[in-house]
Amino acid sequence: MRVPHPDHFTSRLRSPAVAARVGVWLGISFGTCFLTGLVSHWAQLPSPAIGFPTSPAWGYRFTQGLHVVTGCAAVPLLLVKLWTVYPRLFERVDPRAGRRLVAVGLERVSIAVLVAASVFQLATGLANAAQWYPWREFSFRTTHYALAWVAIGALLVHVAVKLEVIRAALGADVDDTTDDRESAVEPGPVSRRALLRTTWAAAGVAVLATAGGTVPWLRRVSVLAVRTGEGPGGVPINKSAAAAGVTATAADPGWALEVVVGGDVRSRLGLTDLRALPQHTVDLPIACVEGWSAQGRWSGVRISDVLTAAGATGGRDVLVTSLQQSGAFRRTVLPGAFADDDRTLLALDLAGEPLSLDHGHPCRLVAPNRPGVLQTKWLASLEVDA
Ligand SMILES: Nc1nc2c(c(=O)[nH]1)N[C@H]1C(S)=C(S)[C@@H](COP(=O)(O)O)O[C@H]1N2
Ligand SMILES: [Mo]
Repeated sequence: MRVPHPDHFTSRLRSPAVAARVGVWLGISFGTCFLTGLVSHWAQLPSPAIGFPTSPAWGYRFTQGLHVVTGCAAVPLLLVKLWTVYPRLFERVDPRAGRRLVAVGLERVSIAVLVAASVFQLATGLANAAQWYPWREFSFRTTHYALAWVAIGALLVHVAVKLEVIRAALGADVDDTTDDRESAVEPGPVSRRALLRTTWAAAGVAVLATAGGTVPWLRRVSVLAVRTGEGPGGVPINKSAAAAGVTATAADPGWALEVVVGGDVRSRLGLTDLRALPQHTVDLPIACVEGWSAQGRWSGVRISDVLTAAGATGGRDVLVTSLQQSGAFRRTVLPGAFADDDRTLLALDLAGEPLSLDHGHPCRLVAPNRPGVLQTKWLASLEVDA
């Protein structure tokens, strides 16, 4: 097979003018995705140095929805961007070029890293949003987080290297050919404007196809949103009791929540005990890391009431354990600020009905501004240091 030569690519569509314009939106998508990703990582740290805020209650719902939507929008943008620039991959540099050779080599390495990291991030992110986990959950989060830094670092290097070209391209008309490759002389099947319009449309479709996971009135058009179906109480079910292997233990009438303070079991509260305590109602979303979210009206007991009654000191982190025997989501650390918040409930009801088995019966955690993955279902115990 012959290696293509850049001169074989003759379309004027493959130009800095198109690449820079698509690049601006790709940069905006990647930047937003990166920042919202940092928020999500922070929200999931068990004991962050700076505590994640408990307000606004819808904060994580917003940032994570934005994370998934911008990630999806980046897919068509990245494909078009790669299509416009890939002939440059085959450019040969004269080995006698001396110092320029080093510069070109470094630039290519940074681009290789950028492309590899971007493709990896979008592919794993999409798989995750589609609830396809060919890997173990924790390793997804660690790798997706680590490579986010690689991608954003390589992106900054790339923009710095290309700044002059970008400036010139954006400053000139889209049909300007001054900075085109010499062989790019043929008009191509569509105009540059038409290619750009199609690209924006494709990104728009990607947004609409996923945003319904977060925005209720977009549900009907969101063909790619996995959790647009309704569930009991208007909240979809992510993992069923059967899938978590808790059907028998969660339905057991002898169930009781253990409250452990400083290693001592201070109380064992059955469902009747919990119902006898003061009940409160809050409107809080389940906002999954996979991007979908739904608002629920939860009723139950304040976790702070239960902890205080058991003699716990306020402000301590609480280890929340589920009846579930295996899996990464069976235990979470609820930071002290969340445990103290009046809106954080041991929920017994959703939308005025007792929790269904799949939504976490007999009792689940709901806290404001908290990733869905940490809203533990089928609670078994609460543990706090004395
Ligand atoms: N014990 C347990 N709790 C869990 C999970 C789980 O797998 N096991 N999944 C979490 C995830 S990822 C989400 S998004 C929410 C979903 O809650 P729902 O099924 O009531 O919508 O529950 C969380 N609580
Ligand atoms: Mo989730």
